[in-house]
Amino acid sequence: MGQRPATPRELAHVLRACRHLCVLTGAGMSAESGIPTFRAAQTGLWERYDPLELATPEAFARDPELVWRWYSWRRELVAAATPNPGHFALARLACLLPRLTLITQNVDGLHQKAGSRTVIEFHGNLFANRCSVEGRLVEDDVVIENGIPCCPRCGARLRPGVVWFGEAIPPAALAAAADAAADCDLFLSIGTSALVWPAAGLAESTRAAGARVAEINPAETGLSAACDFRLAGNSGEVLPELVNCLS
Ligand code: BV8
Repeated sequence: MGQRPATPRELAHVLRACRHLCVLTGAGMSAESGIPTFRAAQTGLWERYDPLELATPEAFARDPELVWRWYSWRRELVAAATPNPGHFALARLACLLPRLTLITQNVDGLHQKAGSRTVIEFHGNLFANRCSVEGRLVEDDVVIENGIPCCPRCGARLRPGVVWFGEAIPPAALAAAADAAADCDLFLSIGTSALVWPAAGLAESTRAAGARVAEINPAETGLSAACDFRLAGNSGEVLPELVNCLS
């Protein structure tokens, strides 16, 4: 079963018979909201830094102030962004199908802003703060010491509530995503290079269960060859077209 170019109309035909659609989104989903994709994200001052280096516990231990400056810069960037037609189309799609599980690798919260109700945030959320000692989320106001927010309870440094490289995916998110990937009758990968694990392995559970995999991406990815359907294009254009075919 090789991948072949498909049209939104063809995929809509498959979706009509779909009991459970499992969607995985990546940074490409937010590209049309003006948020550069993860690898292209480094501009200006951050150009000389490698996100794979900065998004790690080691970088935070070595230079917490630098890491917090990077995340504050990203929070400003994302706070100014709004959902694009692709985000809204996915929220609409959930109302047109019996069951849609949305898993996102993105930490920008744009799916929720677009009205998607249940979002599995596989890599956490950019705007959450967690105590670096207690591990718990900290909602209340924080004390800033030398540019670093501190836990109001124990005084330890806070860290952004994201999953860094080398850190485990939150167990509840991992279990819910794995269950959905194994149960769905179609897995739709949107705007991800399928390079970051274990998210990149979710589609394999779908295929192992004998179900089909589709991809929406302007470029080929590590997943493309294993796809049953490939829609080459921008998610902000393809998803609204897909929803129009279904409505
Ligand atoms: C873990 C939060 C173990 C932070 C992020 C094998 C198995 C398991 C792990 C590994 C493995 N090999 C290596 C690893 C380690 C590592 C990993 O995968 N490394 C990679 C680099 C090889 N994985 C981990 O460390 C994970 N943890 O394995 O823990 C463990 C287990 C138990 C106990 C302890 C430890 C954790 C990974 C999470 C990292 N955190 N984000 C932050 O944001 O600051 S990942 C981050 O990068 C993003 O969240 C995102 O997931 C990822 C970037 O990927 P994409 O979203 O795909 O974005 P990208 O830019 O790559 O691609 C964009 C795509 O969009 C392109 O294809 C482009 O064509 C397309 N596009 C562009 N425009 C559009 C578009 N598509 C549609 N429309 C458009 N308009």
